[in-house]
Amino acid sequence: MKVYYSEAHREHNPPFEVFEGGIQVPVFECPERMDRILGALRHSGWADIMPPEDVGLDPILAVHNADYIEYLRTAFDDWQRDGGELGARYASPVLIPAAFPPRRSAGKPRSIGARAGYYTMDLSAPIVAGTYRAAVESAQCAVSAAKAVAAGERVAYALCRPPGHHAGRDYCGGYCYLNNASIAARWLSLIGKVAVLDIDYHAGNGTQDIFYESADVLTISIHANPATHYPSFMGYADEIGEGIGRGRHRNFPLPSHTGDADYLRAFGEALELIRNFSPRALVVSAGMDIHVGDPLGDFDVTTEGIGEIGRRIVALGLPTVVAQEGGYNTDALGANVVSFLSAFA
Ligand code: SP5
Ligand code: ZN
Repeated sequence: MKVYYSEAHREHNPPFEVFEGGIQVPVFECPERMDRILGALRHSGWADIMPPEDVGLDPILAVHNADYIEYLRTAFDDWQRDGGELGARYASPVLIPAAFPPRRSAGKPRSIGARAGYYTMDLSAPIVAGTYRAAVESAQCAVSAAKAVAAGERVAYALCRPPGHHAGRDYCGGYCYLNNASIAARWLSLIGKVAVLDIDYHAGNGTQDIFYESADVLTISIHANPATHYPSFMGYADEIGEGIGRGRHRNFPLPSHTGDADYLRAFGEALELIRNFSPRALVVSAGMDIHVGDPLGDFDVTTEGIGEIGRRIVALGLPTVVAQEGGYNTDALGANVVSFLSAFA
């Protein structure tokens, strides 16, 4: 199996994120995650690990706004040079905004702190010197996997870090800066209809948002109930797309402690929607934070259950790009990814 992976992620290593209450915590989305997955893949014997192709920025700009990409490219340098609105008096090694636009806001502020608020949805997308390059290389892994699948590979795995499914056209959040799965899906849509299936524990709000008014990309997300869990403001069952995209988005919010049997029931409904859509290709946003041991989730899905999810996706018989999203129990991450992918191998 072709596995696309870039070492550039290591320079994206923010010192902390901020939780509710202003508590600084170490970032769960850490470089060690990749080492755990790489270790398990190398042990598997079927992973052909290679760096991504340099496909330039065009596939990224087909999804994200140019002003947002320019912001990401320059944000850290601007932050280091200008500091917050009070200048160097409150210098920090990481850019995290503290002001966000209210409804009906005028937008487009000049100071870097306020611009960060404009382009960021939460306090879990800190920006450091290596963030932009890591995000671009991560997206290039997804595009490389899409190209491999379009060229005839049955499956390709983009070992993406940072992840992508919370990022919208012009915002970052939830550890995500560029929406890798959406970039792959938009690229694949050149050859036909595409379905995106998001199994990360958290609702794929960015992917939902990006394709909400698109008819050629069906997006489906299975996740924790946003009424009580991140990302809170999107991912509800009555959000089904708009305009020509109406009926082309579906959410499956599931309760805390959902185990293998209940998960697979909802999953079966999602697969039925994909079959009825008859896409040319499939993109899976593969978050492993549905696992019972995850520190950011409360589902009870087992490593065996994750393997069964993989087998049922294989049974769809679609050319498939798998993009890595979340999964924060580093001790279980390698085994979970291998369990998921081995059905394809
Ligand atoms: C890709 C991905 O899985 N992103 C997940 C981002 C989750 N951010 C959650 C931050 C809110 C956590 N609140 C924790 C409260 C602890 N008491
Ligand atoms: Zn997640």
